[in-house]
Amino acid sequence: MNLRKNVQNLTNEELKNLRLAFDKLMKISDNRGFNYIAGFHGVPQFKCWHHWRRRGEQRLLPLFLPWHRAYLYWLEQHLQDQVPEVTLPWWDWSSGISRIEGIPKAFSDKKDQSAKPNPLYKSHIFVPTATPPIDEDTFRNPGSPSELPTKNDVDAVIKNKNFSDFEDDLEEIHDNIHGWVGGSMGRVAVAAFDPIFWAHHCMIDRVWRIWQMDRADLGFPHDLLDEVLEPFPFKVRDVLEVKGLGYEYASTSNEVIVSG
Ligand SMILES: [Cu+2]
Repeated sequence: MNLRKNVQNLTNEELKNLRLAFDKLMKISDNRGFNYIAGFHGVPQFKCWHHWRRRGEQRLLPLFLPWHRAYLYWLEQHLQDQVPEVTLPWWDWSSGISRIEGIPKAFSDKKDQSAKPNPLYKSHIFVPTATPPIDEDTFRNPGSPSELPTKNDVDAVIKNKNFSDFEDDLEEIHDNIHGWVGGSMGRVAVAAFDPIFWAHHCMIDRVWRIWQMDRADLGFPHDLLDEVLEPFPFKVRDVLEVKGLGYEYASTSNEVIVSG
């Protein structure tokens, strides 16, 4: 079972491995590499579901959470192809430390532990097929840390009984974080190229996991279980249980976790 951890709780060794895995993935230019996978979300493929919508699809469906769960899993598998023990960490933007330092140092430091460029700080977007073609680094323009959501905001979202209400409210907080980080993260077309996207969405996925815990049927609308989460070879039913995907969150409580 792969254990996903709070980024603040990674050991030096775990952070080193995470950075190594991203660095290696960023150097692969075919469909096993970071640039290609980041391109599923916005440019050039635009496969993501947001606010019940996806490009080229007429129906409105609440697939934001399952699609992004499949997406995280896909990237994590590819990171593990590079460094087997790596798992995606989550960025708890509602934690006390985030509301002081903003983006976690693991992602905001320009250099890694050995003074080399930190691959979690930015990536290079190379999409020659976009109009206009994109060949540039990701960047951020974060707001003030005190503007980040609080534990109470997250609690209020978790209290929703109905899946669509829960997803809508969580997606709204999610949108605010994209806007708060700013720069590339503020644009659906290129957000997934910023490495912080993955830690942000890992937190979103974790909040969904917390919401699912008290629900025997996992709370998803039954008529949508066979929707395919293209481009991934999964249906909604395949991604409802995180343990079925081989991972779990190190902490599944919305309490303040004391960490260094
Ligand atoms: Cu997002």
